[in-house]
Amino acid sequence: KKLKFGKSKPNRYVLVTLATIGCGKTTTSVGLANLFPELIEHIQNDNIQSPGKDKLVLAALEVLSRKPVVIMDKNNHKTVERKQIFDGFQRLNSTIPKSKLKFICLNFLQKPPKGDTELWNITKERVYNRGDSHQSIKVEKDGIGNAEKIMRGFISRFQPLNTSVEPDCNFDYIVELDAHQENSSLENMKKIVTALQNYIEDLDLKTPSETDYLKAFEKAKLYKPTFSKK
Ligand code: IDP
Repeated sequence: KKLKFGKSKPNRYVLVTLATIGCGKTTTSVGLANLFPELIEHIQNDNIQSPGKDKLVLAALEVLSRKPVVIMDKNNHKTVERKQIFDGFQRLNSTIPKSKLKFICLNFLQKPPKGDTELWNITKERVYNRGDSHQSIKVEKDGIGNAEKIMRGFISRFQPLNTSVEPDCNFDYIVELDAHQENSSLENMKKIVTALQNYIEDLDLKTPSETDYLKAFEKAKLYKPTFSKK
């Protein structure tokens, strides 16, 4: 199947994750890319050596020259980071008409993470089990104490989505997710596919079977970064 990309000028969709560490951003994103390899590509802040302000946006624009959907996998837990994304596209995008570029927020946290013991326990357990399979947080090498400190930092700096003011009012659409259940990433993949099918008209997202979902999820859980900062 060939995408008539560029010719029929379909919209381009930038999916922006909003979360803290261990919420399943990478697993959910990789799972979606596994399901729709021709349409969706995942890029990760952690895979960029010394992430300059523009590098992730430039990487996203490169993907959008080939595919209609890019997922920008980063915590984006502070409003300034969301602002950087919108500003970056405004400055660096010279190919996609502004009206064709849509921003969708993947909101992993329905309430602020501070004091959410259930969320803390599940994300800590996941980060612990991830071990050294992360670009910069190495639990085996540096101990869980170090990882917990980094996680706490993200939680304490967290600024929730507020679509009535800048910068979050620039999102065209919000997909509400959850990170509390055991298999939240599988559930989140399903929620995102359903939301995109409902919201997007110019993308042919076939409904995956339960087996397709499980396969993509299991494969995503095995994802190991090929790049390490340590
Ligand atoms: P993050 O990108 O938000 O920091 P991930 O790296 O996706 O989080 O997930 C952290 C760890 O938890 C990984 O080892 C991943 O395999 C695991 N994990 C993510 N989502 C699920 C789930 O729904 N069920 C079980 N394990 C999960």
